[in-house]
Amino acid sequence: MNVHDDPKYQAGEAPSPPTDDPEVIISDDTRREERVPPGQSRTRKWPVLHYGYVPSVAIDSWTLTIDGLVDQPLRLSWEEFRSLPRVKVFSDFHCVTQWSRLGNLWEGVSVREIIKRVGGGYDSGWTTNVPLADFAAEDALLADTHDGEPIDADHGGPVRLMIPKLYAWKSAKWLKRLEFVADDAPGYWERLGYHDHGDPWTEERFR
Ligand SMILES: Nc1nc2c(c(=O)[nH]1)N[C@H]1C(S)=C(S)[C@@H](COP(=O)(O)O)O[C@H]1N2
Ligand SMILES: [Mo]
Repeated sequence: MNVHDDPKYQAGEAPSPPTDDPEVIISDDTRREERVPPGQSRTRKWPVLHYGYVPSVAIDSWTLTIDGLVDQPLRLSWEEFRSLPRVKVFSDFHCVTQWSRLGNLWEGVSVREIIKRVGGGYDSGWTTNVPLADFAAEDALLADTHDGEPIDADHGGPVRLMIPKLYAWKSAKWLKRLEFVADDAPGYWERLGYHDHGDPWTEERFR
């Protein structure tokens, strides 16, 4: 993409955590002195990356299903999703292909809010690709807004997952279903050799 076509190109220094809005959840890693993990470098762009094609998702037929080992499975319409309590998260973004986009402001529904609504049941031996500890992190959310604008189809709209503490391949775009399972079930990239966990600070890139 040409720089002039990228309205989210960051001309200056990496944005620092906002201090003017106490409601914003600041992802811890944005407070590090060196925000770029080993083996990564900063991109000023807002890159698009995925395997396959960009689905077009109609808002009126959009649903999000949360099921599996939960007390109260949920299926949310767009209206129901949008009426849930909302959060803002300021976080960095690390793709395992070695670029990091620093200082993103996401808005949406906290993963913790979703977990609260579906109830317990996933505390016993939950060892999926995204362990509960990372999934239920304070800065993890189901995002529908990025840097003040609705997330477009390229970037996973209407709703994508955002788990700032892990490499970005864990942050599924075009989110449709969250399933809580007892046994680890590797996803697309994990089956192809990516790391089960994916911590960018210890370079958990591949198995
Ligand atoms: N559904 C889906 N989500 C996905 C991917 C994908 O291929 N399909 N790629 C992941 C990877 S590797 C990255 S780096 C980010 C890229 O998000 P972006 O296109 O908004 O930069 O999306 C992640 N989420
Ligand atoms: Mo990635």
